Amino acid sequence: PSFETVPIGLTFDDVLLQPAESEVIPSRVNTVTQVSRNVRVALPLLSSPMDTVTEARMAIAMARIGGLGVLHRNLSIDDQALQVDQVKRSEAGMVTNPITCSPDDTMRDVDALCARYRISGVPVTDASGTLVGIVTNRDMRFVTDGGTPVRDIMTRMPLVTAPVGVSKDGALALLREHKVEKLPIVDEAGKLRGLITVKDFTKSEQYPDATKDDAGRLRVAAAVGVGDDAYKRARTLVDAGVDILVVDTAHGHQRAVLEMVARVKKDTTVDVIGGNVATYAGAKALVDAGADAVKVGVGPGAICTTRVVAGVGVPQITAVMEATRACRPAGVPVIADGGIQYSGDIAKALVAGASTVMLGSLLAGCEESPGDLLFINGKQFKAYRGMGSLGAMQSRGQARSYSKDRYFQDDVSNEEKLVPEGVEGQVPYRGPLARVAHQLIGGVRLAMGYVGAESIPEMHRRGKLIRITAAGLKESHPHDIQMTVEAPNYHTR
Ligand code: RVP
Repeated sequence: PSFETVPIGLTFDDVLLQPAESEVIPSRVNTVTQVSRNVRVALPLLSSPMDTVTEARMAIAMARIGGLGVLHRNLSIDDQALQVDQVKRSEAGMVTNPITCSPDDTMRDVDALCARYRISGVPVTDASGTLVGIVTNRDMRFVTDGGTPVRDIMTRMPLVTAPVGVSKDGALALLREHKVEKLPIVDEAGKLRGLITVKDFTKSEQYPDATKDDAGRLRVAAAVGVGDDAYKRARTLVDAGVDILVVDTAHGHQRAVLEMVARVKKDTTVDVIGGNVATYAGAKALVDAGADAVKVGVGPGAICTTRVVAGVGVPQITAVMEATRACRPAGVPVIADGGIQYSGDIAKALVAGASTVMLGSLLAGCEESPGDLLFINGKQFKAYRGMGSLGAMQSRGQARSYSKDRYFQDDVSNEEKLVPEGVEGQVPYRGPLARVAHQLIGGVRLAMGYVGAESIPEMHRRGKLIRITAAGLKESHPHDIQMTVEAPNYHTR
C-alpha cells in the first residue's frame, strides 16, 4: 500500500451540518422514513438488539412512539419468540388470537397470565374454543384463595360481544353503551375469534405515531445469527409474527451472512436486514444478497472494542456515506448503527445517507430497558454492555452459539479462550423512553429547520456536511464555563 491511496475516515465529531436557506419550521417537519424496503416508521429511531437495551418492554415502547425495537438474541429461541408474541399482543385494533384461560384454571394461573402479558383480564373458553365467560381484575379483586377455579369467579355468558367484522366505531359504541372494557368477538357458532379492548382505543389516541402492521398490531423486529440454528430461530420468529428479521453480526461482509440473508429472504415474506458492514463493497454484497436494508457500523459503538482489539473499523460518517453509495441506487435504506451520543449525531447520520439510526447507549438508561436501577453514590444508573463482552458471551448458557455466529469465534470450548470485542459498564438512568426520544427527535427537527429540509429524503438531498478541526470541535461544545444545571439533551463525555 502507498500512503497516497489511504483514504480518510470521518466520524460524527469530524463534521457539522451547514446551515442553509430555509422556510422550514422545525415543529412542522415530517420525520417519516423507511426502516427497510417495506416497513415505514414515523421516527428514524431503532433500538439495538442488545440484552441491556431491547426486550419486549423496550420494543413496545419504541413502536408506540413511532420507532422500532429489535429484540436481542442472547436467549433461547422460545424466549425470543415469546417476546415477539408479547409485543404483537400488546396493543391492537383487535387481538386476533387473544390469550384465554379455561374454567378449570385457577385464579393464580390467571394472575400469572395477566402479569406476563400486562393485561387486566382474559376471556374464558371451553375445550372447543367456545366463549363461556370472562375473568377480569374486577372478578378477582376480593378473592383471597389463589387456588379458586376460574369457573367460580368468572363473569358468565351472556356477555356483551360483537360479531366478526365489527367496525371500529361499532365496537367503540358497544364498549361505551355497556360500560365494559373488553369486547370479545365471537362467530355464529359462539367460538371466540378476537378481542377488542378500551385500552387499545385510548392507546391509539395516546400514540398516534405508533408503528403498526396492517392488522393494527405494533411492529417488532428481532435479531438472528447465521447457520442452521439461526435459520430455525428465524422460522420460529416469523411464526410468532415478527415483522423484520435482522441478521445481526459483527462482520456482515461474510459468506455465511450473505447466505443467511438470501436463505431467509427466499423462504419467508418478512423484510430481512443484513449487517454490519462499513464499506461500499460490504453494503453492495448485502444488497445483492437481497437485503431489504443494510445496517452500517463496524466499531463505533460506545461499548465496542473491535477497533482497538482487532484494529478494524471505519469511522461512522464515512462508513454510512460509502454504504449509501451502494444502497441508494438499489432503493435499499441504510441504518446507521452505533456511536450516536447526541441528537445532532442523528441529524449528521441522516445527511450522510442513513434513513434511520440504531441506538444502544442512549437507550440503555431508559426505564424500559432490561435490568434494574443501580444506585451508586446517590446517583442512578443502568447496566450497559457490549454483546461481544465477556459477560454477554458467557450469559445464559448461550456463549457457544452466540459468540460463534456473531463474532465468528469457534474456539469457545473454554471461556478463558474467548476474545471479547466489547466491554461492560453502566450509563446514567434517563427515565422513560418517551422523554428521551422527545429530546432526540427535537434535535433532529431543529437540524431540519437549519438545513431547510421538510422531510428525511430532503435531508438526504439538501444536507451538506463540513469538516471541522479539533479547534472547531472544542468550540462546538460548551466551553469556558462551569455547567451548573444539567440539560436534558447534553451530557459531558
Ligand atoms: P452505541 O449506540 O454507541 O452504544 O452502539 C450500539 C451498537 O454497538 C449496537 O447496535 C451494535 O451494533 C454495537 N455493539 C453491540 N455490542 C458490541 C460489542 O460488544 N462490540 N457492539
